[in-house]
Amino acid sequence: MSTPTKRPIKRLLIANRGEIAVRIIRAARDLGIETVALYSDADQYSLHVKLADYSVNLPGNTAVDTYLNVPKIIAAIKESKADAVHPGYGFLSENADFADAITNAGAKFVGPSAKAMRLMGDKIEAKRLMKAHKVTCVPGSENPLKDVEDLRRHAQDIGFPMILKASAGGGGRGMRVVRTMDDLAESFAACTREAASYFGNPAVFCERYIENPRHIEVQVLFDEHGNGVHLFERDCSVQRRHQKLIEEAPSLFLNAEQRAEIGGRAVVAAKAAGYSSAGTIEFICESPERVYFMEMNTRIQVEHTVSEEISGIDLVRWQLLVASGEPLPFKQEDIQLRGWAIEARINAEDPAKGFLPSPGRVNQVRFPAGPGVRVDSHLYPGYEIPQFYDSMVAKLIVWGQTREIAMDRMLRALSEFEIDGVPTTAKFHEAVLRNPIFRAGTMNTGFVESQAEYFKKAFSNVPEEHQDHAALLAAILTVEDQKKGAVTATTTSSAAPKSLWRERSRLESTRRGGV
Ligand code: MV4
Repeated sequence: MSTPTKRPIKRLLIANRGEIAVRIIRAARDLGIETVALYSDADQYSLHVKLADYSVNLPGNTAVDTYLNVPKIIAAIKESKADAVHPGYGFLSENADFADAITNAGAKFVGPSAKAMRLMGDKIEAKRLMKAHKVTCVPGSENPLKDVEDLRRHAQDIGFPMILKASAGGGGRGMRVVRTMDDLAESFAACTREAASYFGNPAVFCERYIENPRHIEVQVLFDEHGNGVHLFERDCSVQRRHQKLIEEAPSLFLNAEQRAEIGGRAVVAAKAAGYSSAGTIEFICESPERVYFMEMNTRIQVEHTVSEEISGIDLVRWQLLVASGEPLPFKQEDIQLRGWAIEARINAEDPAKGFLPSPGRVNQVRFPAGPGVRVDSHLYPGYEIPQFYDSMVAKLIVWGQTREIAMDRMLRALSEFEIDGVPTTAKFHEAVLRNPIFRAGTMNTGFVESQAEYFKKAFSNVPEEHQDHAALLAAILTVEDQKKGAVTATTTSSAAPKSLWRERSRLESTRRGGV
């Protein structure tokens, strides 16, 4: 390939917020790169602003006024004299026009070329490319549907149920399941209308609909000289309404041969697209023999961490290095899959109230640590979680030699995790890690819904307003039990505690709910 041109990044602007902004700042600092944080008014006291070398305010609070506002961000690049921009995930991370605007402002976009982003942004084009490189795709239309007649012909071919998808959509937006011939016309009209208004492109295509598939995705990493590798797959089947909750790597669903096969094909296809930087190739699995390409995500993803843990490769560091023109110094055979990693997304949401967002002040936090435990978070004591953005406040990542060890370690880490002030999904994760189907590894994307009764029992059998009293009572009874068993209790205070968070931890049995 061409001789590497080195364009070292000196000052990186991070066009994002929250934990990923913190993650990127850390990778930049490891490389001696200066950092510029952007922040909305509500994010003035955020950790990414405290950790960056410089910061620029984006006036306003809504995403549209701030982290999605291209003119304001371009002005900030010029003002801060940044020579590169990392978009993180979400916001403008997959917007090819944003990548072009950054290039036109004289800075380097940390990610693939705008051309590769546009190609993968068109789901019909992406499928065509994959198919041309022997990546199996779900049976369906290979071109935009011309009209209802065209759709009817495909329906006769592939049968029901089928799914209509916007070619410019993705991530579960702009999709419609169709179950009978009678629904075709209405579904086609509605899907086309939504595609035009949401994505500015009315093109839709159809596929056979796979009920409750498993979701597997392959991590790839390419330099700008055509060298690329895959870092194996992640299993992201534990999700709710297209929001992933737990991800793991590798997947129990694939054996070593299938892993090498799917990874190898992903690399060939990404190379053919002229892909560079980190990317993810998504698949849905009907059975281990039926694994179908879905779409490619041209950004770093939330769950990149589990691939890092099993491969030992720092993906964000390599995004910055390949954006500087560095060639990848390793080949596929240099990359070893080691152990098992699991990530739990800790969201400021109340699982007992249908995952209702719970923004507000975090009085106290205590992160778990120790062997095989990693926490990626922007939380700190006294931080106020704003209402305007995503509710994810921490990622708890564990590593172990086996899936069993990793699962037990996750329970141990969750038992150490304390966030006082707002309800979070931590309790939900504890229930997942004890669920027999999850333990056996046979879950699919319908898991959370199908286990609704299990989850109800697991954490909401005591009404919310009585939960503190129930915990207190349980703790007192445990102390009484211990006394009967001639074990000396450390504290037997009967005074009403002012802070339940502090007092309960003293009163409770020292052996907590963990493993
Ligand atoms: C599908 C499907 C079943 N059959 N396509 C949702 C997100 C987007 N990337 C693709 N999605 C799906 N496409 C066919 N032909 C089921 C889903 C799907 C899904 C996929 C991955 C993870 C979670 C999901 C939840 C619901 C539906």
